[in-house]
Amino acid sequence: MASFSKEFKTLSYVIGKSSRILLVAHSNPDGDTTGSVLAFKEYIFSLGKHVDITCQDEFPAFLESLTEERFKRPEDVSPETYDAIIGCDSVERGFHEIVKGIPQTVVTAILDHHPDITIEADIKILDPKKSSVCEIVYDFFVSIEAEITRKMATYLMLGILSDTGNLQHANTTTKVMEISSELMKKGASFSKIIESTFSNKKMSTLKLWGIAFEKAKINPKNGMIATVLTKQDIEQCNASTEDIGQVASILNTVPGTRFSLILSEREGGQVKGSLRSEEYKGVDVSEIAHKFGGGGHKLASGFTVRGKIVETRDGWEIQ
Ligand SMILES: [Mn+2]
Repeated sequence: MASFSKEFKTLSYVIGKSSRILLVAHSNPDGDTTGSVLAFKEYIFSLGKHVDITCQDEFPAFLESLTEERFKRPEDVSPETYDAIIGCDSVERGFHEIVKGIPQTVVTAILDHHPDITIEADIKILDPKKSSVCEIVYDFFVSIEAEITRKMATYLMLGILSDTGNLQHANTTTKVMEISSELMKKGASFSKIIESTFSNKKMSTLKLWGIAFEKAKINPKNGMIATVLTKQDIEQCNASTEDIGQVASILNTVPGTRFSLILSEREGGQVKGSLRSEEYKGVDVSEIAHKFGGGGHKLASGFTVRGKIVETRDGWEIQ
């Protein structure tokens, strides 16, 4: 397994030499990208440096109770004025837009655990075997002997819990359990994170889930459980696309199914497909995602196609 000690040293050196650093979270931010940029921000700030976080989308509403931190809009930051720019998690979603046209003198770094990353950067720390980017950031702090404060521990725990489905998914390795234990010792509050992420469902979310579950169908031939959400469904519940994420994971808990798919209509005539499976089911959903021009992990993948969801007699079609 990659240890990245060389890359970590270089990154630590670059941070030490920089006076202004920009962190980049991916669009439609989740707990992992948010947790990793927040932990980095705490650390870089403690070194007495200027540090900002930017993201194409707003700070996730469900995390607002956990921290006072917020993101800066891309139009409010000038990437060329920073010494280093660091992207955390799903760097295909926004990082390349931010670093487009910056001078060569600005050092770029990316940390990711998604496979098939094609984005270039001066420092690349990519490991698809890691549960989350927060796990990689934890390794970084340990490797450079940085002090992990209570706040940093909470942010890192947030990313690990988010990307492992509260330590339930197959990516919950013994190392993830050890790190979680260390983070708890440093004061990360499990219950506070769970309260803000999982036990904090808005009525609009539950209504949207209700529609998605109501429409779910199982295909006995391939063991797929699938459902759809149209734009109208989402608007009718006053829900946001953030509320869709977990539906595929919950559908996957139905006995006898091999993988789940949720199709949802998005802005600009796009349909997003989210696929999930579990280790013991023996399906590689990234193969399905690849067929539709998408990608991701064996157990969690996605794709986007142009079109509209149309209900047919025995299912749905994207037209
Ligand atoms: Mn992640």
